[in-house]
Parts: sequence; C-alpha cells; structure tokens
Amino acid sequence: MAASGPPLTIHSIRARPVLVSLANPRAMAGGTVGRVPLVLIDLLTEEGIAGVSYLFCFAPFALGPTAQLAGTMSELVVGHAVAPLALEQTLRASHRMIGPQGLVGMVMAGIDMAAWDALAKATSLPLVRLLGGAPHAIPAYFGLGRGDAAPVAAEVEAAVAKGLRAVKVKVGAGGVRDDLALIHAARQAAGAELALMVDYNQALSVPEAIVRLRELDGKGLTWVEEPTVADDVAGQARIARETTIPIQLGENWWGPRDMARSLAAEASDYAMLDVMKIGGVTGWLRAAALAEAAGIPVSSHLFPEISAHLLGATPTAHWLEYHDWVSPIVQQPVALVDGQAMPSSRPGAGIAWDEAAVARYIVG
Ligand code: SMN
Ligand code: MG
Repeated sequence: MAASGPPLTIHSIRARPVLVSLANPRAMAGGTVGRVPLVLIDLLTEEGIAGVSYLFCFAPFALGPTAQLAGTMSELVVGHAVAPLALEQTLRASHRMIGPQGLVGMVMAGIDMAAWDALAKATSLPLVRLLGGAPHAIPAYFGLGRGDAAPVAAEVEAAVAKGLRAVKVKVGAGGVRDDLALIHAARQAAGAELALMVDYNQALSVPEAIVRLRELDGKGLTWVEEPTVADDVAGQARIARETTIPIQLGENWWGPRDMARSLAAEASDYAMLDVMKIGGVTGWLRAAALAEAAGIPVSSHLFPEISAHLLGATPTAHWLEYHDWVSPIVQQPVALVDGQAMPSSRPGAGIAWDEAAVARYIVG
C-alpha cells in the first residue's frame, strides 16, 4: 500500500502462546529459565498487511491468561483504524477500572507494537525511519544469568567472543562477599576495557543496599541495576543519594508516568525501558521524550529486535540489552556487528516468524 493510501483497518488479532526452549538454560532471580514463555501477536488488517509483536510473559503460568486476554481485548478494536494513539484511548477507556498495568498493560502494548509494525510495513519503512530516526548501530551488552564465579567467567568469555563490549552480571543471591567475588571473576575474564554492569533484580532492602553499594564503589561498574523493590521510589531515591555508582532503573516502570515519578524523585541516573511495560512504541516515545528533557541516558530491556529501532529514534540512546531468547522463532534475529546491534532494514519492527519453528514451540 502506498503511503498516501487509505488508513489500515483491523480485521482480527491472533494471539499464540509459545514456550521457546533455550539451548543454554539461564539461572535468573526467579529460578532457572529453560523455556521462554511468549505470546505472539499477529494483527491482521483488512488491507492484507499484518503487524506482529510478542509479549514476554516471564513465567509459563501467565501464558494462558495473557493469550486469553489478548483474544478478548482484540474484540474491542476489530474494525478500528490502525492508529496507535486512538487505539490507546479506546483500550484505556475500556480498562479504566482494572488499570493499565500487569497483563492488561502487556496486552495493550502488544497491540500497540503490532499496530506500529503494520504502519511501518504499509509505508515500506523500517520502524526507526517511520519514527524519524536514521538507522545506526547501538552498543549492545550481554545479560548473564545468576551463577557462581566459574560459570560467570565462562559466560563473560563467550560474550567477549561474540564481540560484545559490555556484560551485565546478576548479583544479590548471597552476601556482599559473593557479589564482590562475581564482579572480580567477571572483570578478570572481561579485561579492563569491557563495561561491566550488575543487576540486583530488587533483592536488597534499602538499608542493606546503602551499605552494600559502598563496598561496590570503586570497582569500575558502569551501573548498578534495581538494588531494591521496583515500586519503592522513595527508597530508591535514598539509595541513589548515598552512592556514587550510577543507578539504573526502569524495566518495571508501567508507562511513562511511573518514569516521571522516578525522575522527579531523582531515583535513577539512567533509564532502562522495557517496550512492553512502558506501553509499546507509543509509551516508549513518550518516555524517550522525558529522558531527553531530563538528560537521562536510555537503555533497553529485553525485546532486542524492536528496541534496536526504538533506540535509533531515542535522542539519549545508551545501551541495548542483547539476548537471543527469541532468535529460535524469528526469520532474522537481531544482528550484532562489532558488538553493536543494527535495526533490521526491512519494513516494520524487524520481527517475522519462522512458522516452522513456531509450530515446534506452540502451546496447546
Ligand atoms: C531480566 C528481567 C526479566 C527477564 C530477564 C532478565 C533482568 C534484566 O532484570 O535486566 O535483564
Ligand atoms: Mg534488570
């Protein structure tokens, strides 16, 4: 369809639950992740263009309910124009009582991302160009699982072999000595040049975090991520005041207003946007504007394919979080060149299913 053609209209939305098996299961804060639970969204238009996206469900138990909710929510927008801002208004109005967080927010974001993907395809542009950005490479880091020092060293070496310039290590499973041992092992394996981040995944109390981060000071860390619970903005701000290591927060912001509250409290030096939790492409653009106004560098959380496009349209773009969890089911996994991620050059947000692979992992 030409750019000047009629607007696209939503014909139907399909939501498919999949559990993608990982070649290398990873130990994470909530347990070992061996299978990645995703809901695949296909937004079909009357004009024949399909927008796609996926939701990251974090735990297999959320797969069925999320897919079911996507099915019901879709009925509210069938026959509507593929206009993400208008769709957001419609869906917000319908979910005012339950609120736009949790599974509701995830599904709304999935529809938003698929709608933007369809628009980009309809205009024959990669998403980054539709958003006004020029495609460019984004420095990528590799997020390691939790682990003791020996596997961490091996994983860092594997990341270095891939050409990545930064790695993020999960800490907080034990005491501060364990954190320091992991950081030491990672630094030994990484060499002096690699950037090293650590992620507590909300494991510490506020007083504990204040004491622990003092011990981590001077270890050359690029950032410390989520030292305490994600919704304790006041506590996060106390931690931020007490440390000189840059603090990274954001993967659990439900929409740009959560981000605005965090920025107002000066709780974080950096912002990490999860395109699903922040409200899809629409939410990301608003969050990127907040970050630009506040002079806060923006990194991505999960979703490397679409995040490579969004960071290309983010004035304060920082790091892309690279992982290959979705690679088994897509035709073109996000490409790393010299440790940097490139947005796909095809029209859209860069996701096309490998249907034969999807069939292997589909649930139900
Ligand atoms: C993380 C959270 C959820 C799933 C995978 C990884 C982690 C990160 O907090 O920052 O990568
Ligand atoms: Mg994290």
